[in-house]
Order: sequence, then structure tokens, then C-alpha cells
Amino acid sequence: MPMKALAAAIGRHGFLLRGGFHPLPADGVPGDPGTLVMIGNAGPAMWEAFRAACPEPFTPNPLDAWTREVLGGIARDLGATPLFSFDGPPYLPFQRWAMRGDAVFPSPIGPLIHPTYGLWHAYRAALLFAGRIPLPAPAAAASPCAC
Ligand code: B12
Repeated sequence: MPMKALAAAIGRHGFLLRGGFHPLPADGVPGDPGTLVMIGNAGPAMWEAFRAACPEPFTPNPLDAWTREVLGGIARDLGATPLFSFDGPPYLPFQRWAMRGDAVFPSPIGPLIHPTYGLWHAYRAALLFAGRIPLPAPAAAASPCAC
């Protein structure tokens, strides 16, 4: 699955590709996948898609339910296994995985900081692919906090 096609499929719902990596045992990724791809959001696009989809407001955790439906469906179509940042406890180490696949850095207040998005970004899911998919190297960037 080329990353461009995945970016287009999730982009229709306002989600962004947030990097990926080829897991090693020390990453603690369940199973033995060849590739992990992070999916998240920044800016208004995901919120606009969520509002337009108008999920039932009185169900528990409507954003999580909508994320599971949308990204779970895309994962199924692609033969990938979805993992969600909100499933737990125990929670999966999304922040650790994010630092493996993208130029994000610990900030003094905890959340990871991104050179473009600042603190205003989040992770919603990781897709596990059995095969080893070629991935672009994370952009070389320094932490905005390192000055
Ligand atoms: C539980 C949880 C909370 C709980 C924390 C309770 C607790 N004391 O543990 C509460 C509800 C308080 C919370 C609050 C917030 N959270 Co929260 N939370 C989570 C959740 C679901 C699980 C965290 C976890 O336990 N992971 C399990 C461990 C094993 O994974 P890990 O990646 O290795 O986690 C490590 C890092 O978090 C690391 N860590 C934490 N701080 C720092 C700092 C440095 C310098 C380093 C190196 C590491 C580090 O220590 C953890 C343990 O090893 C994650 C989603 C996820 N699955 O990770 C979101 C998550 C971490 N939260 C997030 C956010 C945005 C927030 C809030 C800003 C929300 C808000 N608007 O208020 C606040 C910020 C609080 C703060 N100042 O840090 C985002 C962070 C995104 C980002 N930019 O990094 C995440 C990733 C969710 C998402 N959808 O993207 N959260």
C-alpha cells in the first residue's frame, strides 16, 4: 500500500499520516508486524469531518466511536490491524511510537512538540501491516523547545 494512497484515504476524514517505522522487539508493538503507520490530527480538518459525520451525540465517547468506525474500516480494506490510542488501560505507548516515526520531541509540559504544529496535534490510531513497506525518513528537524 503506497503511503500516498493511505494518506488520501484517511485525508477524506480529516486525518493525517503521522509517520511510521519498522518495529523492533524493543518497541513493544503487539504481534510481529513489518510496518507501523501512525495516524493523527492537527488543525481543524478532523474536527470538521467529525462534525459533518454527525455521530450520535449521546453515545459514550462519540469521537472515539467515530474514529474506530472510520479508521477501522480503512484498516480492514487494506488488510491492516488497527490499534487505537484511547484503548486501555493498559494504554499503548503512542508517544514513544510517535518519536520513532516523526520529528516530534518531548516538551517541558509532557505532550510532544512538533516543528510545525507545536503542541496542537494528537494521535488517534496506528495501523499495523504484515509486510515491510518503504517509508520516507522523518524530516530532519530540531525541537522548538531546544533554544
Ligand atoms: C492516560 C492519558 C492521559 C491521562 C494521564 C494520566 C496519567 N497520570 O498517566 C490524563 C487524562 C491526565 C491526560 C492528560 C492529557 N493528555 Co493524555 N493521554 C493519555 C493516554 C491515553 C495514555 C498515556 C499512557 O499511559 N501511555 C502508556 C505509556 C506506556 O506510553 P508511552 O508513550 O511510553 O508514554 C510515556 C509518555 O507519555 C512518557 N512521557 C510523558 N511525559 C513525558 C515527558 C518526557 C520528557 C518524555 C521523554 C516522556 C514522557 O511517559 C509515559 C510512560 O512511559 C495517551 C494516549 C496513548 N495511548 O499514549 C494520551 C496522550 C498522551 N494525551 C494527550 C494529550 C493531548 C493530553 C492533554 C494535553 C489533554 C488536554 N487537552 O488537557 C493532557 C496533558 C497532560 C500533560 N500535561 O501531560 C496526547 C498527547 C499528544 C502529544 N502532542 O504528544 C495523547 C498521545 C493522546 C492523543 N490522542 O494524541 N492524558
